[in-house]
Amino acid sequence: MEQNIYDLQAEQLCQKIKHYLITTMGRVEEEAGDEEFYRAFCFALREEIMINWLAGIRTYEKENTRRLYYLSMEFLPGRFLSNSIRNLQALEIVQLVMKKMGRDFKVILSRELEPGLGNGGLGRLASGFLDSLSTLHLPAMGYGLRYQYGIFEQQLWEGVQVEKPDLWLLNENPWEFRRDLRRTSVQFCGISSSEEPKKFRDFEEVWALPYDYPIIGYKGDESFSVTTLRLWTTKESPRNFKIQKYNAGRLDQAAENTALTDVLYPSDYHETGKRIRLKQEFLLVSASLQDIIRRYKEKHSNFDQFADKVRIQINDTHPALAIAELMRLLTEENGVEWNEGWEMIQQIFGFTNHTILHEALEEWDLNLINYLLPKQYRIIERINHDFLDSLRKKEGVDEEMIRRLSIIENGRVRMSHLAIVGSHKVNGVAKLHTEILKNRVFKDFYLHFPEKFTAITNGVSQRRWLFNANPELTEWITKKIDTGWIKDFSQIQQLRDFAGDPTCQREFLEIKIKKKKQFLKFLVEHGNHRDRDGIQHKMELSLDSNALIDVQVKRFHEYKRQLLNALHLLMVFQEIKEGENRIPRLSILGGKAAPTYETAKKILLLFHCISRTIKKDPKASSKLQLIVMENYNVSKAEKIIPAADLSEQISLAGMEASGTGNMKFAMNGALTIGTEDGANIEMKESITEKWWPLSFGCRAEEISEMQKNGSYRPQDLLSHHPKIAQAVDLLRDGSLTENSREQEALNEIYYSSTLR
Ligand code: 26V
Repeated sequence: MEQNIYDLQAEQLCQKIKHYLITTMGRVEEEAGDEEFYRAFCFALREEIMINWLAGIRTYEKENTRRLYYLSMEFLPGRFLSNSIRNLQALEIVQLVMKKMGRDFKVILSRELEPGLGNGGLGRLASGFLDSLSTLHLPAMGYGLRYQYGIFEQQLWEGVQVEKPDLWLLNENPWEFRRDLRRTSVQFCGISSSEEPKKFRDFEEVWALPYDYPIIGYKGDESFSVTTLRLWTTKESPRNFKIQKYNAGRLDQAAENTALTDVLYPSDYHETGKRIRLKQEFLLVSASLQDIIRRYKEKHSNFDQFADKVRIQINDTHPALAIAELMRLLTEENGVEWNEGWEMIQQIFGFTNHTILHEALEEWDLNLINYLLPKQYRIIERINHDFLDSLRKKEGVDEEMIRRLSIIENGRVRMSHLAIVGSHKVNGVAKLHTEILKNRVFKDFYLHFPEKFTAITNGVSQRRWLFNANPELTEWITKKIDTGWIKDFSQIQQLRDFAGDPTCQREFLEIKIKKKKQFLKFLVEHGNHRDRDGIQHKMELSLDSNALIDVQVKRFHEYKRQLLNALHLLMVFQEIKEGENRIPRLSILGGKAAPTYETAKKILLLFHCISRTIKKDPKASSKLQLIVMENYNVSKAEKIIPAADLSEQISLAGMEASGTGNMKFAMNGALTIGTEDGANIEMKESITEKWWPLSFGCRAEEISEMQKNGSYRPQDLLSHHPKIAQAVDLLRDGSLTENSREQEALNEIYYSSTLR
């Protein structure tokens, strides 16, 4: 009986696929390529979710619930198809469809180009939240930008990073819905007088067009929800093109606004102060807020309930202009009094900080804001004026303190200060990170507004990273503790009872070996390396699944200390050459360097040199191999993480706000080699020391002490640890390099690291 229903559903899906192939692509099944088949398949599957999507929106409208809006310049949703099938519990039916139609499921899934609309942790976290909100049936929506080019595609030409444009929109995207009716106008520049703000002239109008993406929640025993991710583009609005500028020969100016959402800024942590970036941020903010207000007005005739019905979370300071722009929309366009408006603002906004790195704290030149956003600038001035006035009424606030807290200072607008002043809560993303915000980065704010600060430790979606990426382990866990953990990960604790059981340990290790074999097969089939001209060559594996798979995958950054991993590898290399017996180790490195981050690029090149040196040494390569994977992204992470034995989370303590890769590896049963940083600390606490044996390094406090009294002396360390010294020496003695370009890079790494 059951089988018949499956068969019937599968048959219906087959018919729909054929239908879409013919009606939207003009292709018959037999001649359709994999990409066309993928697309038709998505169209067919899409039908199954539309009812739930619409029903959800209708229910929230009818019940007039409070909504949560997540504003973020970055989202990294990963591939939609595979995750959606899994969340819909439709895997069996889909596999049946593939069989009936003679297609290879894996190949079809891999045709999807993932939306790389983010740099790393911050963007992936935003998408993880949407997955959870959808699964939990909460009334929420994400707002972001539909970059034509997401994060660049990384190629490694003989170890040198070459950036290629990301072509995720090359083919029609079956997961997006263009919403012409929701097009919104955003205004830049212009002249107004403070007496008559309505008389605004000579402004520049840019049209933002939204595309909606369905974020499909997990279907447990009940029905599933679909949450909307709404992304704005200026590309598809012909009115954004300035024909007069074009005719005057200024092609760049003519196309500036149609190109506004063209590219994602690829430098995480580096504040560049670029004009186009400011325009992007304001576009997101203004279009989204107008959309939110429009939705509210459909149900209300005044703003009395606005602060009760709307909550907006801003993902780092990137959308912090929302505070000024909402103030403008309320007071100038909707007749709300200033003081009332300001009360509402503080109830509505919450602000998440994601880094303590000074370079990443956004500050905008006052003249630039005043030129591009004159109205918002005046509002920021008034917010700041009122804020500083209220501070002056407090006891013990001197002018030095006022200067430190001010939103505008030294010709610059400090976006974090605006975000803190305009929000009811400011959160760090792990306990340690929040303590550092309170005691160091935002110390003065914490002194006056301690109630605002709170720690919300990051999480990851166990649905993408375990349920979907590791079906084998999922099945095993579910046999032991049932399916509750798929929605509520705290239930994973029940596995504790099995941790010491030898049978369970054996079963677990068998699954791990299986995942390792799958990954090695993937490497053999798809892993290439490029020569100096970018030509790809097959990669050879010198080890098998008996080797420990030791992984560090994340953006390249000095504070993440890929260099420490490199030096350790060199030590292991020396030890093996000297005849030490070691468990074979396959080290996997992956991650992009910001295009302008020269030091990070040199460290990437160092890994290439180490990899080649190991490979050339027969003795070493029988025990050790280093593979640098090109273009690390969400899809690659899904393949690598389940196969890892060891997870490298070795940041300089105090610097990694939370980390989220750490969690993905741990839930796939890897052991963490980790410092006392970010969420590592809380993970260790709950996993307990017994299962966290590879902790090392100074604590954040010890590092601050060293920095304060200048007691870090690498030369002393080298003279006390000959093995480390020997490894470090390889950087400059020429044994790793084949040309002067390489040696110069390694020299620079050597001297910048040892001469402190
Ligand atoms: C800054 C900038 C500056 C302007 C250009 C574009 C851009 C893009 C990103 C950033 C800041 C990135 C901050 C970030 O990704 N932080 C990471 O957030 C993760 C989620 O909370 C957290 O797990 C990581 O520890 C943290 O490094």
